[in-house]
Amino acid sequence: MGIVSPGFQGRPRSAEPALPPGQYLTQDFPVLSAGPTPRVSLDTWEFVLSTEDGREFRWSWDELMSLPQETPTVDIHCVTRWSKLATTWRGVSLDTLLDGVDTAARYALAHSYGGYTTNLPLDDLRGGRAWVAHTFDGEPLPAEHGGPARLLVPHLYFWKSAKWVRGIRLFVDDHPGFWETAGYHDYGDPWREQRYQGD
Ligand SMILES: Nc1nc2c(c(=O)[nH]1)N[C@H]1C(S)=C(S)[C@@H](COP(=O)(O)O)O[C@H]1N2
Ligand SMILES: [Mo]
Repeated sequence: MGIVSPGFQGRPRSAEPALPPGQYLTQDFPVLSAGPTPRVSLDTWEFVLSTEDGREFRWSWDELMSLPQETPTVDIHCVTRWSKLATTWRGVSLDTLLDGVDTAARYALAHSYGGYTTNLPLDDLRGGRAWVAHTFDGEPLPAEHGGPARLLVPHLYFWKSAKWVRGIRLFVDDHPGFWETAGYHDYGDPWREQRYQGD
């Protein structure tokens, strides 16, 4: 037994609600995919970070696995109003992947096997807030949830967490992604309920 019991740490529940406005709690793990589930072999899998001036940084699956790994436990919030608390993942922090990448970019566009894209400010990938996650609840991430690996950016609505992530392009200017082009909010902060453009 630890000295500090679970539940003793973290923000006081009376002061701050666990659920962002308009969200409900779910125990299961819904699947939301805009298209078919791509099947990506680990032999050919790669993650490519490209800069605004065309430099590319590549990691194979083995190279990703040889980087320092983290095990974040985070709450996730889907724009369709379900939230899931205290989900546990394993993956590589974007801080680690961006370390040593010299860039003047301010925006990022994540892109996936299968063609999905989503944009976010580069700053939101930093500060221990974003991961390339390959494990959920101690098991390899199931394909329907984005395996082999997905982006995990839990402080934004979950559509920003690109499944089957293949790479991130860095830009000086903002380039809206799939749902952002279709009318979803450019930033998507669940605590400010930024669901759609104009929210
Ligand atoms: N490549 C890809 N990533 C995606 C999506 C998608 O359709 N394709 N859907 C997004 C949306 S809208 C949500 S809510 C989450 C759902 O993740 P889940 O299916 O693991 O719950 O993935 C996000 N990432
Ligand atoms: Mo979503």
